[in-house]
Amino acid sequence: MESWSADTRPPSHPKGAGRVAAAALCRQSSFVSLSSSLGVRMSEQIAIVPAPRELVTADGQWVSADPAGDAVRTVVENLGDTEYRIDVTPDGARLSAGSEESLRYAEQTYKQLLDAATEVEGGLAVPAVHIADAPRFGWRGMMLDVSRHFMPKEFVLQVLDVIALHRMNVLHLHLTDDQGWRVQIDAYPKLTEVGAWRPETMVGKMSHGQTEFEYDGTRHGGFYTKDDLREIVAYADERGITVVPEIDLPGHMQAAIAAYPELGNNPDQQLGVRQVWGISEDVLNVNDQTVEFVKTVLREVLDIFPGPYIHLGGDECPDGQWRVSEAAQARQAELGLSDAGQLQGWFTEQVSSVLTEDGRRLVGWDEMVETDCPKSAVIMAWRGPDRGEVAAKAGHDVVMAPNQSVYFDYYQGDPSTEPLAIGHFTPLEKVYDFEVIPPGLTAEEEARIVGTQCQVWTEYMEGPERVGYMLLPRLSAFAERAWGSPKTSYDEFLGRLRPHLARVEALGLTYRPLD
Ligand code: TNX
Repeated sequence: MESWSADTRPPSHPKGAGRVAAAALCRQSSFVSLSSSLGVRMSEQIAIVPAPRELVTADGQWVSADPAGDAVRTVVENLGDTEYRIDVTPDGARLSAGSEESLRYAEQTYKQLLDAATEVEGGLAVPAVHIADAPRFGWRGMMLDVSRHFMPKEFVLQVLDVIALHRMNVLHLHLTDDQGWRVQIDAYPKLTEVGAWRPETMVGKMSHGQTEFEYDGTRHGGFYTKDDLREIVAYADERGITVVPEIDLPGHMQAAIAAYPELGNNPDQQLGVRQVWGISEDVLNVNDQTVEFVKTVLREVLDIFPGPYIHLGGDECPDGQWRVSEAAQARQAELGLSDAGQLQGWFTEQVSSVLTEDGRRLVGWDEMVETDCPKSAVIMAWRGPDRGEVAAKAGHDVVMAPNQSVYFDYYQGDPSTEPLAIGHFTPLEKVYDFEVIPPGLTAEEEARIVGTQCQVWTEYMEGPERVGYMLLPRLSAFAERAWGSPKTSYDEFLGRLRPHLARVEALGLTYRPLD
């Protein structure tokens, strides 16, 4: 099948010209090759990112279109909930979808298609196409760490725009950690009065903790009011995005313990909000009062976030303090638990009853699998693809988030010329090559991989500008894998990406220019 190119564009043609044979629009069952005989690739011309799973051009024809809104938009019954179709013919453009949600995807794609429009006498012409599309995965997420560095609400809204641009549907907000507590909780005001702020001197630490150095020298902090977060949730909802809040526990809790020392295992010691990156030894104690504290916090969190998923962390919880704490040891013995992992599992189960009673679902990092957590928990596999495999085999729904491929705090170029990052190396091409499904799964286990998520940990990102630089365009490559776009050569992907960067820029976000 022929494709169109810049050279075959009609210099001008009257409205209605360039009639397309209806037969050319018929649906193809396999992905089509989009290379034109003239060597100008379709993907460079119609820069839709993520690329639709099936796109058929109609004989290189151009048809008149009125981008202002002449397209017919309908929700139809014969398409699945996540499916949509776009048909652009001389009779006009038609967007049909199986639900309001997928109609949004159709809109995003159609807008990008119109970027290819060219002026002709009497209006605009766009390529005649038939697009049949649906995402491969239901969970297409991005995690933003707003604890290590607080990000202004306005920026979070921009992030939602760029997520929507990529037809992704989850924003996971990492709201609490050792270095900062970012969500207003009425019952415990000191969480934000104290826990949201850290002093002037912050000590940097490269990955694996080899190098320590004074990092920034400025007081840092901030938090979201409940109104801020409700605004974020509403903005996300308008774009078909679910916000998943994370309260990371029982480790990564030093900021909360700094605010309320009775939550820790050494209540007489006055801790500050943590001034070093890495993992704190100071974790929550497992007393009844602490369980009640967390439940109260979670009730307020549920009230802000109406979505089905609540993330309770579970990662990197050192057990040193529990092993020497009489109270923790007594609790372990009283419950007949054999180790600290089980104690962590017990604690998580206690506090997560608040979620279950409210019909919400627990999400946790992959360490949770080792703590006898409920099978209904959704597991985020971050330590590697193998952890996703283990979780799927254990019967969990799994979101693949392996640090080796989709941690956007890692370097994307030569560290000697890049801004300071946490270490490692994940260039754009590596993200494009990411395979969501880990090897070695049966079909049934594979079906438990509900999706994938990229992570933006912000130890070395002081604000929006740096986040944009680290996030983009790696997010665009990730979005292709999450959507399940047909894998093209990396060069072809770059061809789609180049014009797409203008859209990112139009949203006011920074990005790392292509090499
Ligand atoms: C591991 S991923 C962490 C984070 C760090 C990140 C840095 C995970 C669950 N924990 O606390 O910010 O590495 O790459």
